[in-house]
Amino acid sequence: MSISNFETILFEQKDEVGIITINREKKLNALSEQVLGELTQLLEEIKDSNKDWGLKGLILTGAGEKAFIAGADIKEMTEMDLETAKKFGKLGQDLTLSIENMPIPVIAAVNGFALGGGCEMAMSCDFIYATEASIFGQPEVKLGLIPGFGGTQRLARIVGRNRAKEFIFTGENITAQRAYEMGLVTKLFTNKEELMAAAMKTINKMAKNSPMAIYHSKMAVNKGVDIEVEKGLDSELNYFASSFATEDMKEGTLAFIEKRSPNFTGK
Ligand code: DAK
Repeated sequence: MSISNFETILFEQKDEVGIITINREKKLNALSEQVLGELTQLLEEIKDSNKDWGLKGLILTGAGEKAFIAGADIKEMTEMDLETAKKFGKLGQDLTLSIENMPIPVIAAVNGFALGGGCEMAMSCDFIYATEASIFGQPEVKLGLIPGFGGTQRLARIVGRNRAKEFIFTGENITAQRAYEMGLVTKLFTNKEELMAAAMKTINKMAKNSPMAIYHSKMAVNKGVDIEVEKGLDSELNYFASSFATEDMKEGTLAFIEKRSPNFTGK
């Protein structure tokens, strides 16, 4: 596998799992324009080359023990005018969309502060695992800003409108336990080692299933999550029907009948 050289992110492949680490530990992995640009490029490279690389899932995490991502880079933001802020916001929004629509599952492994743009980046992943000591927050209003990387949209969809408003309007941080109770986090772990091991294990578990079926169900959930049920069902029907055109579906059903494990190819 060959990928571009990046300065602010690390990429490592462990068997069928790709681990992306935001690597600005001294700045608590704050999202500078460079981080956003490099992450965008890396995801494009993964999408373009994954037929060769064979990744079955990605883990997004932060370097060190203290932070996943402590938000957009506040220092950089102080130098922005209206135009550059809009460009920055668009870069971040497009990146969250790119994560959300990756053809393979993406788990956010949150190990410490997930604030502002960091919380938003985690929410664009398929689900969030976190260490018990992690802290979540959308403190933008304290800076005279609003969440700009999709937070006003995704948080309400994940935890409900009223909880999202309380969270955003107060700008108060919450514990990982509270985030778990709200449904923002799906599993908690005592330390980073356990967190990473569990995320790897989950992707390895998913890797036994049909990649095409995972992709189709991911898109059906993503596209249907906030539209009328009738329209969501139409969308589900289309993805369901598409499954019948895949070799994975033929293999999975045949394997069941032949009482053997399926050998999925992702086609
Ligand atoms: N940006 C830049 N640097 C940061 C940072 C951040 N978000 N967070 C931490 N750092 C830097 C600190 O400045 C410090 O750098 P040095 O002074 O050592 O050079 C270093 O990381 C270590 O941080 P601390 O010394 O502060 O560490 P502590 O343990 O004392 O405190 C903390 C940890 C996480 C409580 C604290 O660092 C903190 O409050 N950080 C800021 C958290 C925050 O407010 N995050 C939200 C950022 S706002 C938009 C686009 C995007 C957004 C909004 C709109 N549009 C275009 C519309 C997104 C906004 C945000 O994400």
